[in-house]
Amino acid sequence: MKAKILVARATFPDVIERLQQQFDVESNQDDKIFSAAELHEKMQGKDAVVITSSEKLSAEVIAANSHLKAICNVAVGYNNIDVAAATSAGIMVTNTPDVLNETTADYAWTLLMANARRVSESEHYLRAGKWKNWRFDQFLGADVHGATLGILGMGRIGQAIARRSMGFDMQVIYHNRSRLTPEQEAHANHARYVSKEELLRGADHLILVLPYSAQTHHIIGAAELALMKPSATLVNIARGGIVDDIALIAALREKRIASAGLDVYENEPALHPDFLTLSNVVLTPHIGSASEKTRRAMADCASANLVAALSGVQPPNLINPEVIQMK
Ligand code: 8YV
Repeated sequence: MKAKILVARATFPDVIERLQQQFDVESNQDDKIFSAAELHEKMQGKDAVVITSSEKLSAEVIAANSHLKAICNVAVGYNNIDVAAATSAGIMVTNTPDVLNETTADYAWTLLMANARRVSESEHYLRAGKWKNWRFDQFLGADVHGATLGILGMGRIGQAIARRSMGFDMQVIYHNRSRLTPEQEAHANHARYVSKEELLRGADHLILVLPYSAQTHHIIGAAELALMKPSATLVNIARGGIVDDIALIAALREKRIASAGLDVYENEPALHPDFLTLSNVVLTPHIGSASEKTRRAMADCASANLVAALSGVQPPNLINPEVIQMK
């Protein structure tokens, strides 16, 4: 008998067709995000579930579904899953690291450049029919070349972002839980490890690439924003909760920082409505990894983890290997 799986978000039809060759698949073909109650109901009788970072699996939902063998997240970040609860329940949890590093790094640069050179703001002006006259001092932005790039969170994506800065002749400073090796620093455009305070004060452009956890919740709030240069841009491609949205809105409104490029929000997809009233912010709907090639690679990676988990083989991207040792 085929194992039963739930694919909780719509994905490429051919990925579902491939999974159907091996598994009895129930898939969500709508745009709607399942609520916790819907997820709970749909997970009944399933051996595994494939989710994205939009689906939240709390300790309660996981404890009530301890029959699951695996939870396969189609994302590198897994703050949407209570991994400790899954481990206690003996459920394997997997993610999709590495395959999205370069595409997400590209996107951090897209937001940085769009902010520094006021691309969205000037395009809106043009589309609104306001461009009647070319002016010498209009839409003056900040230079990227030769500037100091700050990176908070220097994992694989952070390092990919830093490497790209070589071509712009930038200095890179970073702060991270742990310092990189000298070889890694050299490879990341000779990135210099600094304190968080020095990073905030020194960056002309600051990119956030941290995982979200209780420790990183609101790691950028009013006090941190106050340390930044008034000319600085802030880019968040990581997770909404690492920035205090209310504090950021105030800093942008009062021009205490120049601009922000945001791909993630505290309560996405319901972003704070005040963001929409600001002209010095570029807002996109969590598309950092959204290239055709990378989303396919993420789907393939999650499928490989799923197949391994349900065949009794250790999945390549198992987050909680303790589960295997427990058996
Ligand atoms: C995902 C992401 O596309 O990988 C992550 O952690 O944030 C994105 O690449 C998104 O979260 C869907 O799961």
